[in-house]
Amino acid sequence: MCGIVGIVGKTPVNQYLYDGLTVLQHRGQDAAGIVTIHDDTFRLRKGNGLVKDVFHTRHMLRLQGNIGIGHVRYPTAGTSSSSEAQPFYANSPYGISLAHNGNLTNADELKTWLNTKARRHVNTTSDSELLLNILGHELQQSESASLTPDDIFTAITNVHKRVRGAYATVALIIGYGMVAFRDPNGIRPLVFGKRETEHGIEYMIASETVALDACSFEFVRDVAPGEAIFFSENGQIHSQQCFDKPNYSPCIFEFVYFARPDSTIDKISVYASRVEMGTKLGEKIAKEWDDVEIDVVIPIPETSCDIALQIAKQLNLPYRQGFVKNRYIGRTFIMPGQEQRKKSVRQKLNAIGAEFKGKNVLLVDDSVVRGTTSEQIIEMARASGANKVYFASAAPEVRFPNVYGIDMPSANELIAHGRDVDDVCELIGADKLIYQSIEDLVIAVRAGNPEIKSFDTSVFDGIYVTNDIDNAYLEKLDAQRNNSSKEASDKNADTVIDMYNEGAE
Ligand code: PIN
Repeated sequence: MCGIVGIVGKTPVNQYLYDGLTVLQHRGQDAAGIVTIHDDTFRLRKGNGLVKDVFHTRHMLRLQGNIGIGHVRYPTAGTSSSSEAQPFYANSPYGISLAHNGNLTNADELKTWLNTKARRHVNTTSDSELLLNILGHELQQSESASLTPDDIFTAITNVHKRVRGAYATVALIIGYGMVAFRDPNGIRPLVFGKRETEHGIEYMIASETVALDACSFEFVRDVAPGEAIFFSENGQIHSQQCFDKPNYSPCIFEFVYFARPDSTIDKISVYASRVEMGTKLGEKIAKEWDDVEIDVVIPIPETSCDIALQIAKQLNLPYRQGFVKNRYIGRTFIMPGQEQRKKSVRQKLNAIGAEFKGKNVLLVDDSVVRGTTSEQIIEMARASGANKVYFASAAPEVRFPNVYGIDMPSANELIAHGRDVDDVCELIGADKLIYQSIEDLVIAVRAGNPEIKSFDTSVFDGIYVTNDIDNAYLEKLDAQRNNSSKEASDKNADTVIDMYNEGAE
């Protein structure tokens, strides 16, 4: 999962891009980058780490200019090497820099085509560099002496024809401006805002509205699936639908876990959708567990707190914070492999014994993915003296890999893959386990915007909205994403990249 921002301003944008990325940090903690344009030259700083660690004062001073884009990254299709940090840059045509959130599902085909037909070299394994070069190729086809908004929209129409998958994108074109576009399913979120200043109107693009809020931009609207919005350097705005039949299907997992509760995505308040998930799951618990005695509802912080509070209200039970989350997690020197994940739960959460002793507790989490956290948390609850430990997941069984940019890797790492609720219950060591149904999850999220007719629910039902995923694809993904390849790539993890800045740190 990644986060993107872009600003076309009237004064320097570096600090706002930094602030925007900082509030999108939950979308990716692996790497961060900013590109600005100054004197017809890209200024780039990117590297591995949190926003606060990648950018120091000396970098910010070099990121001059009134227009720029930024990215925070969590590794998915590529590796965790810093050479995969974004934004990416291509010198032709004009000079383009691009940042992307999502994952392309026909990356191999695109790479071959770029190599053999477009004669463009892609230097990393990142699908975002592919997207940049596809966009570059399509812009190159324009025959106008100088690029017009129509030329840009034609190029993006052709990008949509070549590319499959999820791509919420923002790109800079030197001498022209910034363009933002979203895949025809609108899988990953993308919003646009503006603000009036004494120098004129400024525009901002971001993955979530929280970034607009943090930078004092007012929300204008979501970028529509298949749409492109072009902001010229001098602040003019043009937009066009670039796909014939867009099929609005946002990723439902954004609402379950990824997005911040204070964001609104596709007109749906993330917070309100989580409360609604609590209502639906509370109803299900009341119906299916009417003979189960629960003393207290305890969330596994933080995402599930809003959900658990609503379940408690629904069941007329006390809600207590039985776990405390450490706000200051130490650096992870090895990327999360299974062992590392196990250890880090104990560093992240601790139980308040008195909330568990002798009680029948209902633990609530937003989801059970690998099941490792759930298992350890249940152990913690028992060690604290709980009598019975019941477990509720606000998301349905995660059974299928995510191919659209969420790090839910191979099917066999998913605890519910090929298993039913009783199997999972036994594996995580709960006395009872209940999952939200897919239907109820969709109802809960859709309540915020009934105009959206479908969501991408592929991790729950294996139905991929891009219609291009088969077993062979999933098997290949599995091989690519295994832990050993991730760990091997970590050998590069300390490098940083600076362009046009004497390579200095
Ligand atoms: C974490 C939210 N949430 C907790 C993320 C763990 C699955 N996990 C998905 C549960 S937080 S596991 O509250 O936002 O910090 O099943 O893969 O072990």
